[in-house]
Amino acid sequence: MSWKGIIEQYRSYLPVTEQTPIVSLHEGNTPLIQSHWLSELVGNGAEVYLKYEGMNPTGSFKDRGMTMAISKAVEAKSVAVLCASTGNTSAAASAYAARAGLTSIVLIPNGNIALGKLSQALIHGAKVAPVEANFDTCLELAKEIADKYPITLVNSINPHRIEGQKTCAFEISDTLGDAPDFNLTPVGNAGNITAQWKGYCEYHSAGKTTLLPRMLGFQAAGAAPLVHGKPVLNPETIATAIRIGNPASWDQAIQARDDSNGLIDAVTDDEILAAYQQLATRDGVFVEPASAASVAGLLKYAQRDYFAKPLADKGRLRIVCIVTGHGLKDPERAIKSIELPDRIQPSVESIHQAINLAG
Ligand code: AN7
Repeated sequence: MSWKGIIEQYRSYLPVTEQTPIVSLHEGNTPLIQSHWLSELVGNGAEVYLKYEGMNPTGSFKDRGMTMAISKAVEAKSVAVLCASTGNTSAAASAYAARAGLTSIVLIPNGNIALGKLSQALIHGAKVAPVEANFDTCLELAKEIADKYPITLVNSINPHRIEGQKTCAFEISDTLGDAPDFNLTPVGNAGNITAQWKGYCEYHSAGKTTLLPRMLGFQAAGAAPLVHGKPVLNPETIATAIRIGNPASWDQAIQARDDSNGLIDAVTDDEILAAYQQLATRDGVFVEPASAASVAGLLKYAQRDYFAKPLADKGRLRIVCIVTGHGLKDPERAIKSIELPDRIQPSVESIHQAINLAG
């Protein structure tokens, strides 16, 4: 059977009816790939998996939430949708809105979104407003606009977004045959950790799984309000997707952390970039920098032997790192991270001189 997207797959868990017009790009069903070096690093038979959410149609997990938000907007006879975004939400909103024939309006922090994401919003025909402000201010403006005008807000404060995004937890549980022991995820506006936890809890209540994972969330050190316990006025990080100082789903993220006996911590930009490069060179998995925050978190906690006791207690451990967005979203970062090779004259000899073809 061909995959028809997360709403068809998980219909009974989602607030849709026969009357809901489904707007889908067949999102979801993303690969859960074992990382051999990360598994070995944790050691003693632990299994570490990457949930490669960059393989969604617009290149990020946002598609799971957007198929729901746009379908419900169409059902409600809305003609225009709006979001504030660090890039991926705007890419998903503009693609799904295009498919549904809706107008999309996106507020982005000028100069602080990756090139791939900007190109997506533009090519899908969104009305793009590069605002001279950070994401948090853009979101405040978006809320104000949605109050004043007949436009549907599709940021993750729209509950349909969370409903769609919880299907990531369903897929992981279906693939593994149970929930993992640990679920590591990058945290920005905190909708995704909220949604994943909701998904795990619902699947557990439905008897589909026997355990609930501990939820480990990772923010960038320069944008870590949940770690400091107060908003960050001027968040700064190279991981522009999570350059967020006042997350909308603050309370829900804290609840996911506490109810799951998990944690939310910060990783530095250097740690994020190191994980970003290692995923690319050791796993062949190209993610955008923000996505590597989950793996940077894994590396940090593996070094502290955090997993040793749960592993000893249980005899086996399954850890899932959510890698949320595709590396091609931010090609400039990849090119900045590696020294560019010099130009070469068109002869085998000069190529050999530059590269050493004999190995
Ligand atoms: C790749 O697109 O907030 O904690 O406006 O793009 O649910 O916000 C993106 C967030 C992680 C954080 N990884 O998820 C937006 C936006 C990537 C992201 C996050 C984002 P949330």
